[in-house]
Amino acid sequence: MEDRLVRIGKFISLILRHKPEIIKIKLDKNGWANVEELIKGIAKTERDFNINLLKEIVETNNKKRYEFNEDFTKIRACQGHSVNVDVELLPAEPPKILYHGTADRFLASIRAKGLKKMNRQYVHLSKDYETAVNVGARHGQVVVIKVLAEKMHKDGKKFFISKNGVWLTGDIDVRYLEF
Ligand code: HQG
Repeated sequence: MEDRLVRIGKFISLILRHKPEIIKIKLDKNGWANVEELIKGIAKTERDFNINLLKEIVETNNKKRYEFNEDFTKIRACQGHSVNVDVELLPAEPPKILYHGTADRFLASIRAKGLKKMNRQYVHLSKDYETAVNVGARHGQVVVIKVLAEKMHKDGKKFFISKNGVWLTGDIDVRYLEF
């Protein structure tokens, strides 16, 4: 059962962040999907999928990746989008240092070009080293890069923190990175 929830959770991430069209739904400008439409779309391939299972996935998700609106008619991902939506992130003052976990094979390019948003709307940063290690491990042999966030912020770069505690910003120049 747990495996099933994790598997469906990954499918939900794909739908809510990257490809709503795979179940023929649309996100609104703030990234919200209609809960009924989402359930119907997923139930086509997942037997007996329903609102209770969806609520369980949202509550038990290890990174609290999704949120409902007040009356549970809409759902969205808190961060991580490649589709162009505005999830109403609040600007925030970052700590002195934030961390970015990546793989060693990307290092040469990062040293040359800085950290890029790549396919997503923002560069994703973690407040602690351990989280960055986990993020980087998804890509290969981990390297954690220190980001001089306070200095960037003082220089006028905007930072946001998502509801689930991920720090987000635009492309980062090499001068703010420590390897
Ligand atoms: C790398 C997960 C070459 C970058 C995580 C990363 C996160 C460059 C990869 C969230 C580069 C993009 C985002 C450059 C950056 N040259 N490579 N100039 N600049 N890169 O998956 O940060 O678990 O889009 O280092 O926890 O790994 O899904 O970004 O390795 O919070 O909720 O390009 O996704 O959240 O990879 O992960 P990604 P990410 P969830």
